[in-house]
Amino acid sequence: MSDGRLPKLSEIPAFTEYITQGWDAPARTPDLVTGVAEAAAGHRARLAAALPGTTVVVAAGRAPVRSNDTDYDFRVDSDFYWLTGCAAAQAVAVVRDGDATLYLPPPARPGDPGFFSDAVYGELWVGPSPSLEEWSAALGIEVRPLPAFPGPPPGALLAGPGWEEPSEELGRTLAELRMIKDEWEIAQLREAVDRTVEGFAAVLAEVPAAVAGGGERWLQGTFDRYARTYGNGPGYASIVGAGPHAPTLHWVRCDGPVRPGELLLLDMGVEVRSHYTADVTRTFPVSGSFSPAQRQVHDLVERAHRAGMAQVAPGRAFTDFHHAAMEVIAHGLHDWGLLPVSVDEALSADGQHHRRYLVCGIGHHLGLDVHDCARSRPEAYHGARMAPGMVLTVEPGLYFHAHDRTVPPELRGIGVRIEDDLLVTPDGAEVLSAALPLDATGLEHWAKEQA
Ligand SMILES: [Mn+2]
Repeated sequence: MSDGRLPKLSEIPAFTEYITQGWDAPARTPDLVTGVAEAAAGHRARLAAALPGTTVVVAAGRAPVRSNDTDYDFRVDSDFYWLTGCAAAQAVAVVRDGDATLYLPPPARPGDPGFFSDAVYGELWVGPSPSLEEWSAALGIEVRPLPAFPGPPPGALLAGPGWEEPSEELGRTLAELRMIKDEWEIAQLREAVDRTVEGFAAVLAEVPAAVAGGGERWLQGTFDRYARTYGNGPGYASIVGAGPHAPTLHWVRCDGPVRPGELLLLDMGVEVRSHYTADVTRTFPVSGSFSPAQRQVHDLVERAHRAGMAQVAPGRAFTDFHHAAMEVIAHGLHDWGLLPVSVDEALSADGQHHRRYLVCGIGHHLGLDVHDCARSRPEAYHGARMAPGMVLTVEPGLYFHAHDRTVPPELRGIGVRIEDDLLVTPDGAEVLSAALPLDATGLEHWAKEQA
């Protein structure tokens, strides 16, 4: 090239001919989680029963741009995955009465135009890609090339990212259907919780390194590496809050030190390969034992947590656990002289003074999304009764900021949250995260075992 430019390979016929030749076929079978195709078929059947005769078009989404020509990791749309079991970027599914047609970007293999030149689909860039036939066989649904997607038919309801007018009715319907987990989903959530508990153990073993200089970021990195190794990654930004950061509800900056004598709040969840996530919180003493003030706060949160969890059972109002936990919190704060009004006044709809130290919600549905089923109607979520197959978190806490003048000095800078993941069973509830202790002494012992 006499003008100094580099040669463009796709414009050189001899090269494009040469690179097409001489390849064996690599392994290209879709790497699906066992059982996902059957589970997705069951989900489509439930959607068909909820919206008979309705054509639904769902998009998988695409990786968001990080900067310039680099993207964040792709994470499939939860509704799309729930209905198809496929996690391919830019895919679109047309679903009607239980049947589905999936439109997938075709692979770019030797001989295909993008094989060596397409950084998004070319096999030399992204690795071996299953054929549309292989996808179809694995998923048990018809698969066509994405360029053949004719667009949504008139009147179709749209879900997933990228549409100008997604259907509220469909979003709501899917959210409410996803509220009841089937056996396969419950197994996925069990695995997510089990991996998360192991991730907590991995983090506890690194506390000395965090104190020695790694700080909160080292612990966050430890959990995220664990989650990435044994699942897709963390199901949400891991919260690692030491000392005065523990009361900050979503402390995801995690750029502070970890000091002896402080509390360490860890709110973390592994998203497993099937995209279901756990959401678990424990608060540990950095030095191995709680101070009297730290223990006092932890004990109250523990009592609230147990009172809340005791309300999780089929037939109960979804908000029962909230009220039970708040009653314990309000009484405790009143006993400590922290309420400016009576307990009854604080607990009344016009009071809520105790919520100064606990402004967040204390539980939510859990599933493919950490805050699952959020597009449900209020009467189907907080206004509903619990039913077998629901999976939810219970997570009361107390958050005394270091600069809160209403808090006695010895409690300032203490933040405690206890969060478990519960499955509503036919006759009560199962705490999926029960492998982690609840009480201060149990946590001290458990942390020592991981060191
Ligand atoms: Mn949570």
